[in-house]
Amino acid sequence: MRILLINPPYLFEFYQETTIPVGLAYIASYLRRNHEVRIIDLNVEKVTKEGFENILKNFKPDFVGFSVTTPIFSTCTKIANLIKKINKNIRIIFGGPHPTALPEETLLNSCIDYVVIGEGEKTIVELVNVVEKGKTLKKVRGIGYKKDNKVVITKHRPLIKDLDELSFPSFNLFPLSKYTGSGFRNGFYSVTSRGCPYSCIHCAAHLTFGKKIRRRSIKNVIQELKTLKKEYKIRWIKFYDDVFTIDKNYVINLCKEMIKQNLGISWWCNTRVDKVDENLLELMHKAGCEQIAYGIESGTQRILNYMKKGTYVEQADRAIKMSRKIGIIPSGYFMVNFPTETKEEIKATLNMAQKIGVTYFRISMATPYPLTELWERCVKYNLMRDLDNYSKYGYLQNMLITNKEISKKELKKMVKYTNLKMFLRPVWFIDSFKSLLKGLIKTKKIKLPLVNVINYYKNIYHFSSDNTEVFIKRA
Ligand code: B12
Ligand code: SF4
Repeated sequence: MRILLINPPYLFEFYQETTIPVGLAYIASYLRRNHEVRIIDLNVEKVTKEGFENILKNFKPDFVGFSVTTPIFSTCTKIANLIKKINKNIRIIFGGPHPTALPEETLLNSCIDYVVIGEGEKTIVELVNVVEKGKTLKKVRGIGYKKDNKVVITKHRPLIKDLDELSFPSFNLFPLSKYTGSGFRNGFYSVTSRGCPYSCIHCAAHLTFGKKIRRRSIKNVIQELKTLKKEYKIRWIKFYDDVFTIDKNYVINLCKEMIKQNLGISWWCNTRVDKVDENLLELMHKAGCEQIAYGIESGTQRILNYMKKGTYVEQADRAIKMSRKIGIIPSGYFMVNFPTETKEEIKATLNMAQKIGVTYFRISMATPYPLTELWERCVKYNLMRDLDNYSKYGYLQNMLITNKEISKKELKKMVKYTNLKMFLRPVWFIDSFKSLLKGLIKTKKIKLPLVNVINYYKNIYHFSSDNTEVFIKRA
């Protein structure tokens, strides 16, 4: 069978680097064992309506699969409708976080034939095989489909036990030079674990990957890094694990192996502020760790407790100081506007962001993604505006949660002003400049890093909103 996978266009309300969608790359690898796969990433490929029709005519896909997060749901349905208009026999599959949270509701759209719930590799392959052979769908675990105009959701599929079973992601199916995030200093993405045992109320990750941590073997990760180095001459890797340092022994052993193998790859990761210590950071630095993004979230203990983060304000300060001391660039994710959050508490977080010493940063509005605890609370207590308008669920500028203490306009202004001040801090200039210089020396590429810097500055002034317009404009 022929399967076309689509990464839908997402107009960032706030500039983000374009990055290779790792989930689709994994799906593609698993499918390619027995089927023909093509990928279009509409974030980096400008495809007109006619161009799109040509792709469908030439590749003749039996299935088109979309990777769907909540804010891009309506864009995905628009593209799916377009495909059905061109050829109604093409079967449409929606996978990813949104259909995983709301499979029944997703299937109410007539253009969607199947949803894949949760981890997708094994499920999509089984689904395609069963459809190909005309067998019954009932036995395929972890899917939703329609029968006699009724939605059927099959039994839950257990999570993949041994992640080493998966083939490495098929990066070669993507237009690699077009990603602003990877083109600069030849970088790629990797995930060493799936699952997170914590219970932060705003987080949707457990809906796909569960709460138990599963790890690839160190041998498997090293093998992937070596392959990427050999095939693409990569210089850095970004680990997309939710909490990279959750298992200290694993990280120690991985770092020792990286040092032993003399891989010469710089790397970045995400983690929690309570999951690092000086010895660990020193070893990570020695093994090539250049940057760590910490989920700091809030400057007040009451809000950290409200969101069930399980960390203390002081731990953030400690983690940032230790990272700096050792020579790792610390970045921070912050969130404001949780229910009950006062103006003073929001100010405390915005002040903390400016003073704590992070270089790169992201300030988001708390956004209740479907089926998270935050979403359930907000629905129950009627705390959301635009509840059904999924295109408003981007978390960088939309204020979905109503707050009696502060107006939408005032909050946006406060965040905008903080962003402006953050981008004008000397530490931002110095670290960005160093990183730019390193990249230039190593790759002699000037365009992508410069585009990135310019785009970051555009953030200060440019806050656009409705991402659904993008594909239409492009088409
Ligand atoms: C890294 C990351 C990013 C990166 C890169 C995203 C990318 N395109 O790869 C960046 C920073 C760009 C990003 C951006 C955003 N992200 Co993000 N991101 C993540 C993170 C931390 C890891 C994603 C990842 O790569 N996982 C590893 C791969 C293997 O898993 P995966 O992508 O989920 O894919 C698996 C399944 O979902 C499924 N699947 C996925 N696509 C498809 C398609 C088909 C056809 C099938 C069958 C199956 C399938 O199978 C895959 C393999 O098992 C997750 C948290 C998490 N742990 O899931 C949040 C997460 C996915 N992000 C989230 C959000 C909200 C966003 C943004 C909307 C934020 C914003 N700006 O407002 C944007 C939207 C981007 C978009 N294209 O839609 C939410 C999604 C919640 C929701 N209901 O939508 C998550 C879950 C975090 C959270 N808040 O809880 N993100
Ligand atoms: S630690 Fe991170 S991944 Fe884990 S529940 Fe909290 S926000 Fe989600």
